[in-house]
Amino acid sequence: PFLENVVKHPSFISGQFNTSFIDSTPELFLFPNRKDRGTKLLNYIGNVTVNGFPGIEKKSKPIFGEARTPSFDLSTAPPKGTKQILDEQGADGVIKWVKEQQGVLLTDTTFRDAHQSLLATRVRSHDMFGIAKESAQGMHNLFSYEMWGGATFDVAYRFLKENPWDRLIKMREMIPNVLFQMLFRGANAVGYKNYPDNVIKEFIQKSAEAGIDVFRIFDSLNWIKGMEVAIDATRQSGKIAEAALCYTGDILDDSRDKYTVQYYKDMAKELESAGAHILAIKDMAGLLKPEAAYRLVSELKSTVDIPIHLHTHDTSGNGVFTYAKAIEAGVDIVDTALGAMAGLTSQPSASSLSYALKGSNREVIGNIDAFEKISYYWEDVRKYYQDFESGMMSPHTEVYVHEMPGGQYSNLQQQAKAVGLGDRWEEVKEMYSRVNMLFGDVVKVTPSSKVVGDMALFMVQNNLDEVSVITRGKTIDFPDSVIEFFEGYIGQPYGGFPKELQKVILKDREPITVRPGELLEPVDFEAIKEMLFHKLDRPVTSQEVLAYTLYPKVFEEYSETDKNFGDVSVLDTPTFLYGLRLGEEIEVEIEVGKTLIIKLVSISEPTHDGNRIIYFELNGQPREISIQDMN
Ligand code: 3PY
Ligand code: ZN
Repeated sequence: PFLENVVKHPSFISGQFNTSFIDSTPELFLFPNRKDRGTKLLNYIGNVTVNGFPGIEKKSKPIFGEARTPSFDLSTAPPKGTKQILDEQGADGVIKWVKEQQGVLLTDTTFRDAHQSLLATRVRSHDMFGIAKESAQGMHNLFSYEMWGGATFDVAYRFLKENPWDRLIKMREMIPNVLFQMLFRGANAVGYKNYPDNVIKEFIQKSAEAGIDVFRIFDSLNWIKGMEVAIDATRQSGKIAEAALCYTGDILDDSRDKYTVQYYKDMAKELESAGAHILAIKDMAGLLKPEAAYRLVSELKSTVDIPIHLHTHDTSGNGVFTYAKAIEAGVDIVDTALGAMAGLTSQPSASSLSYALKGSNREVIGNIDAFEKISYYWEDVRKYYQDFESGMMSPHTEVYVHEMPGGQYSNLQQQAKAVGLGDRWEEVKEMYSRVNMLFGDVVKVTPSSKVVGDMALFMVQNNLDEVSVITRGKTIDFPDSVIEFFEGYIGQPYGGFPKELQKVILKDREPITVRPGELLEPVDFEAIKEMLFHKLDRPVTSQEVLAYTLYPKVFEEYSETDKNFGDVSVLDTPTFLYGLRLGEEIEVEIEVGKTLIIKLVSISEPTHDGNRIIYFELNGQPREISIQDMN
């Protein structure tokens, strides 16, 4: 009650006191819930058992075995790694160390891009926590774990009903030895539109405090102006600014002369001058072919002094070949995923690359045996998410034609299904490449890739082609994202907008040509904090204020779920997605040392008003819950 009175005090709310301890010790502020946690979880489980999980066709819960977990000695602290270099010697110390390595350093993307690209970003924190300590032991000599940012931020709130900040903070505790890396979309932060500068700065500051060490910063149109605020904020926070050039087109194809080697060299030089500690080549779709990789990395190596970090997707099946050529040309770090989460739209496999380079003068720095053992865990866990698989079974060289980013493929496919275009997926992919050309051959990566995807879906749905878009365009309401793009609100594309199309799409609106951040009013975080405090009737962290700033509706819905069901992130994934089978009993650790035993006993037929009574046992005591049957 004392704390409750303090945090409701007007001076406290108005921010006259330093309240950073709320962010670092939120557990002090968990006031007794009005409804107990057990009952809330029973409500969630009852609901998902009866009504299913959004996006999963209703079926009986599959049988999954325990995920195999390697037996590392977890009683000793994990070996020191790159995180200690950063803490002891700063960003410049890390860069110096990277340059000294003869071998090839890896970033493991299993916790972020791999599942964003294979499983529609649906992997839950619970499954990451289940292998984090083992990963810290077995994969201690990675350059970094890419484990946050990109689409994982909003998907955590939107679909997984969990707090992405908690994921970061707990992972940091469990993996204290290796750098944590996030994907940051420049002026779009982890969203789909440009935000005011103070949002970008605040997001980087809070992410750095919560555990991020390396910010991979890109702009979805390769517009450097859209990256500068984020690069500066990263440097100010003492962390590592890894600025990315997004690779598109084909530097070895003379018929694609918009994005040339010279274009990339100029961009790399500018990024280095803008303060990048590391240069990333972000090949988000997997278009960088092996010979092109050799050429690009060689040219960039002679252009900049900072280390080069290559990211690709293995959609075409050529990923390891591309890496091998880039490594020959002197690339410093490459992105891989653990075998069971690698390949296809994800990154190439860490162990495949390690074996491929064994005996060469540049071997992978890492332990193949650990990669294999930890991968078994992911092989088992991946099965939980089978309903989010894209259905791609083998390499797709067609990516060289449609150019769709790996992280978009499974997500756009879900979006197509949701608007009833599931069986016209081939057409959507073809339209995607046509829209790219219609827009003037743009860089396609979030959010510009979403604009192209939205337009492709829209054109297929409305049976439009390039000609009818122009001739009938004046009477067509284009998707909001397309309008915002042509207004200049996600930045300026290289070479400018196609003028005629821009007029048709914008109608009477005037496009901007300056950086959107120069026009957007700063966000008043204190006002949002106060508003949320009253709305949620509890103290609000700066992290939650940021979540609301980026995604107000998603955050409100998440808060509503949290109020009704409590913290559902504690459930195992099969139960979270499918509920319980009749007679099944599970243990749920709701906090350290506090476990609930939940058993589903029976489910009644629907009553006259469509409710079913679910009979549970909670820690051996009978409990009844009434659930509306929505089927
Ligand atoms: C993202 O922005 O989420 C991406 O993965 C882009 O490649
Ligand atoms: Zn990627």
